[in-house]
Amino acid sequence: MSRIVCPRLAGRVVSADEAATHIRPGDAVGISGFTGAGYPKALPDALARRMTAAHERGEDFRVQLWSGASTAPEVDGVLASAHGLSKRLPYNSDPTLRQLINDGEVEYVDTHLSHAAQHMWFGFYGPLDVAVVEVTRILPNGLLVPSSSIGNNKTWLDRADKVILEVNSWQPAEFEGFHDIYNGTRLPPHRAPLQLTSTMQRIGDPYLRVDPAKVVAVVETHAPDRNTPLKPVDDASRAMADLLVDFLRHEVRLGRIPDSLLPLQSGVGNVANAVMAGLLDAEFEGMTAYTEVIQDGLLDLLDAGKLTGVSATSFGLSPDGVRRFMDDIDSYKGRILLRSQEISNHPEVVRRLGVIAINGMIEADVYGNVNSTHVMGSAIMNGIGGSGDFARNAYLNFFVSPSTAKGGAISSIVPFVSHVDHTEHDVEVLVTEQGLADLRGLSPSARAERVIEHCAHPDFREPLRDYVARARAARPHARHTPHLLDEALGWHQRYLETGTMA
Ligand code: 0RQ
Repeated sequence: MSRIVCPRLAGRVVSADEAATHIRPGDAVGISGFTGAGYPKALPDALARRMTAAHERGEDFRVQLWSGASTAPEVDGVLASAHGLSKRLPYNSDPTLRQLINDGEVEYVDTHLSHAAQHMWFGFYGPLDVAVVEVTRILPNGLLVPSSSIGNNKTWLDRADKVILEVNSWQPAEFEGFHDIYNGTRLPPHRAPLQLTSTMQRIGDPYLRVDPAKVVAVVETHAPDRNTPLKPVDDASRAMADLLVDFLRHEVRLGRIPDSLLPLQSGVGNVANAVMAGLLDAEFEGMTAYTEVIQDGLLDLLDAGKLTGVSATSFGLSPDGVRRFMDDIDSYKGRILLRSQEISNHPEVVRRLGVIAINGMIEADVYGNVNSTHVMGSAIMNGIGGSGDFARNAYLNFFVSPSTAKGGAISSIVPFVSHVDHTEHDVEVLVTEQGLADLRGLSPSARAERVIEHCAHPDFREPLRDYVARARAARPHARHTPHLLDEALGWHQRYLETGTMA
């Protein structure tokens, strides 16, 4: 059965090659896609081939690419390989593109994920020429059944001059009803409170809308999302997960959070997954998640009946997770809701619901500043993603990382982070496999002691203690946050020069 049952839009079906002719050099292109889900599968490759042909003729053909978050090798990978990107926002995790960003070829605007849509509406990024959005189905009245992520699709469809739709029949037709698209956002000074007061509350429609007059092409595809297999949970991740779950237990005992916890947000990756596995074995019932990405661990919790609902903006499942989800898709309807990322990550809602935020980090300093994005201060890894949206506004936030990187050569606890994403004012609990440091209500000096003694690897504790002691001694009237500025980043410099911080 055709997925395009709107006669007007069925008449616009063309090949990906033909659709790609609507994108011109210099265009700003807004695409669907978030954490490897719901990105366009055919058009980027066709566009990359046009770019390569243009470059062979000596012509410049590059575009700005705006997305929800990370996509896949079939989007960022092929466009980067074709040297077809001039600017990228708001998030990237593709290794080929990362290299071009760090080489200085591509401008990268690393943005809080809740901000991208409103910055577009405020006019901060300039006009959007083309939107390329994957959907699951086009209904007779032209309404669009979204796909496995929502991201910034609503904004791109509203704001773009031209729209190209990809209708992917690999995505389950049963997706209809899994989405909640809020259409009420207004601009300051006319903004009204967001009436979203519980995790699974619906405040919008199940469909995306598009002005059919703007749709210049519709492309049919049948291709899977990038469903990355999960690594087995390692010992360090399990240790961090155990510490974190124990700490939540302790907070419940003290009456600071309810037995069912508060809505959970977790970043993607190994540790997040291990935490979800830890919660599976824990006693908490009736939990919810107000998060960005639905990983396998959340499906496990839903299946076990421990989690009653998940609000997110995207799936991020392993191949096994996709099979499980698809095999039993109807049972998840009403328990999984995908929203626009400006709503899934909305500071107002995160604050109101009292989210418990758990995110990865690259390094933290002894005073509690956190670097989530840069290696040795200069080279971008991925981006801030949603970590700032959630951490800053959470009821309780955690940043997690192994205590060392690169086989023990690098300490993840340093005197001064080489780049700041989350300041000491935002960061509440740090967790490494060595231990957990609860920094709430502590002064910088008390934090330094706790971070060093609880989180640093034993090999680095003494040099860190020594740094803080000498910094305290150096300037008796500047002891609030003692630093030796000329030495503070020396640890990173030492690594760059010798290959180890030790
Ligand atoms: O590099 O693969 O080259 O060895 O960083 O490190 O330990 O595998 O950890 O996959 O959980 O990623 C912060 C990057 C952690 C991630 C970060 C090197 C390390 C390795 C990855 P290699 P791990 P993870 C929701 C929330 C920002 C966005 C966010 C992230 C690589 O969590 O991108 O939170 N967060 N989004 O070797 C030098 C150090 C290092 C280091 C690690 N101290 N120095 N290199 N590495 N620590 C999701 C979204 O927003 C979409």
